[in-house]
Amino acid sequence: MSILSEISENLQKGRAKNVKELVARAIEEKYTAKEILEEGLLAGMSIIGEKFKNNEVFVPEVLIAARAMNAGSEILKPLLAEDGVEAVGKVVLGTVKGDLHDIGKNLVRMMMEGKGLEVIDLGVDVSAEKFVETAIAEKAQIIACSALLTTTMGEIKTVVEAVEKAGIRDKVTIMIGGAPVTQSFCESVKADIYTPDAATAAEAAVAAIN
Ligand code: B1M
Repeated sequence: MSILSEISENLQKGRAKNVKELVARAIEEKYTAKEILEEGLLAGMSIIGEKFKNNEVFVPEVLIAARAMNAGSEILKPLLAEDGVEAVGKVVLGTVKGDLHDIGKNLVRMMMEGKGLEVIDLGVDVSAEKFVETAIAEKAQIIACSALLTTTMGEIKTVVEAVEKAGIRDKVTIMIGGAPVTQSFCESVKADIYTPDAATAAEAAVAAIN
C-alpha cells in the first residue's frame, strides 16, 4: 500500500497519531504538500463523508476522523507557508453561527497564512456580531466565512447585513465558501467573493487586498 493510501486508511479509522507520523514520513519521502493533502488526507475524509451520508458511519467516527485530519494537516502547515513572506493584510475568519465544521476553515487559514496574510481565526459557531466587532477592532480588510450546512449558510447573509449596519461595508471584503455555497448564492446575499477551495481563497484574498 502506498503511503498516501495508508494516510487515508488511518484517517478513516481516526488514528491521529499514525496519521501525523505518516504525514511526516511522506514529507521526508518528498511527496508534495498538495499530494499529501489531496491524495491522502482529503481522499480519506471524502470516503468518510460518503459513508456518513449512507449511514455506514456515525457522528463519533466522523469526529475522530476529523481530529486525525486536523492533526495531519497541522504537520503540513510549514510546507504550505512561503518563507519570508511579510503579512500583507488581515483576515477575520470563522465558521458561521450554528455550524461546527472546521476542517475546511482550518485549511483556508493555513493557505492564507502561507500567502503571508495575518489570520484571526474566531473558530466555529461565530455570530455575525463577533465577525463585525473583531473586524473593526483589528482593522481587518477581509471577513471570511465558512459554512458547511444548508441550514447555516443563511447566516452569511446575516453577516453581510451586520457589516452594512456597522457602516464598514466599503472597508471590508466579505469572502465566503464551504460545500453548499455557490457563486449564485454569493451574489444573492451580496457577499463579495466566493471561492470553491482553500488555495483559491488564499489567492483571492491577496488579490483583494492588493
Ligand atoms: Co457534518 N455534515 N454534520 N460533521 N460533515 C456534512 C457537511 C454533510 C454534507 C454530511 C452528509 O450528510 N453527507 C451534512 C450536511 C448536509 C447539508 O446541510 N446539505 C452534514 C450534517 C448533516 C451534519 C450534522 C447535522 C449531523 C448530525 O448531527 N445529525 C452535524 C451538524 C453539526 C453542526 O455543525 N451544528 C454534523 C456534524 C459533523 C461532525 C462534528 C461529526 C464533523 C465535523 C468535525 C469538524 O469539522 N471538526 C462532520 C464532518 C467531518 C462532515 C463531513 C463528513 C466532512 C466535512 C469536511 O470537513 N470536509 C461532511 C461530508 C462531506 O463534506 N462530504 C459533513 C473536508 C473539508 C476540507 O471540506 O469543509 O467542504 P470543506 O472545505 C472545502 C471547501 O468547501 C472550501 O475549502 C475546502 C477545500 O479546500 N471551503 C472554503 C470551506 N470553507 C471555505 C471558506 C472560503 C473558501 C473556501 O472562504 C472564506
